[in-house]
Amino acid sequence: MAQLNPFRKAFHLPSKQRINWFPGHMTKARGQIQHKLRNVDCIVEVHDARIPISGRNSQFFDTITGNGVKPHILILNKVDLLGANQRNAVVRQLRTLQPELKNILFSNCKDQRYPGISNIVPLATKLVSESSRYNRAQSADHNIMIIGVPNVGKSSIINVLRNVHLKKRSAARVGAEAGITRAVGERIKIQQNPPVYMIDTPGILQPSIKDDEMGMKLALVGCLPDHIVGEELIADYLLYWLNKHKRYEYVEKLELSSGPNDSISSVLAEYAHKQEMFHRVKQYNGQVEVMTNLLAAARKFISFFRTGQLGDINLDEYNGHLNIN
Ligand SMILES: Nc1nc2c(ncn2[C@@H]2O[C@H](COP(=O)(O)OP(=O)(O)OP(=O)(O)O)[C@@H](O)[C@H]2O)c(=O)[nH]1
Ligand SMILES: [Mg+2]
Repeated sequence: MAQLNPFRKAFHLPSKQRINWFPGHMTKARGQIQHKLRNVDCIVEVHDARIPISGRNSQFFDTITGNGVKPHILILNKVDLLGANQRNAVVRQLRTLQPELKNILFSNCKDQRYPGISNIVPLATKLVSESSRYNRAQSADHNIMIIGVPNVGKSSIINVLRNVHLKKRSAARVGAEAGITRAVGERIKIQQNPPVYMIDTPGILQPSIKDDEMGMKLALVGCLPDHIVGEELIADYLLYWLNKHKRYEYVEKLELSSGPNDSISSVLAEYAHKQEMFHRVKQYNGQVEVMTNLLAAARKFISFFRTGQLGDINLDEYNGHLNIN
């Protein structure tokens, strides 16, 4: 008989909490993107390979491509954290959901020789040559705009391509936090012949994320700054997801003596205690008490996931299939 999974069946946010992040620079960037579109020949949409379905800002991105009129490539980046054996299933699922999605590439900016990286520019130039360029038909330049949600590696891809094709150093600012690129930049040259330029844009989320789990997945892969959602809540979602999918690698990684556990506070407390993560907390009566540092433990747990130390994980997978939010 199949063993029953004794853990939570659904994830609920604390009451009144919503997962949203739409700062002013995103509103501004939407306008800047629309303004530059006239001179763009191809749209490269980048998303995190660990959430191939969740969180793509589809409505806005559809308007940018003129609902498929402009050539479009979807790049699933950070494939090093997804794992090679999951790629085919991801493509099948994406094509089932969105049959019009023809050009899907995987990439890994940590490895310049990754085939998906060297395929981006040839595919883009081919699509542009096959497309109707209207006002730009006479121009030899190929302008590619790179769009996507925050922190998925848009600027990294521009830097890698510039290095691969032109052997030139990085030109776009990159960082581990969401919201590093804050405005639409000037075009950056990435190839000489034919001349190919890329336009970097800030990551843009939906103004209102209605699906809580989708919001938590975006938070877990780092598309929102951690403090917006809270590290302990992100860690709780991670624990929920791992238990629900029977991915118990965390038990060994966190050195939990009593096996899988669905209570984030006891998991973090045990780990913090073992790792001697303590901090001093001032009590209401003025006395200072030394307590286990649950926040530090939550950060460590999240970082294990983000650096692939809990195994290859596709957060949209559900019992071997993909879950559509
Ligand atoms: N493991 C891994 N990390 C990556 C990859 N590509 C980018 N990163 C890291 O992801 C983080 C975000 O990269 P950026 O290029 O700044 O992402 P972005 O999409 O431009 O982010 P915003 O400008 O904030 O929208 C950085 O810490 C990169 O080093 C990849 O393929 N694999
Ligand atoms: Mg950027």
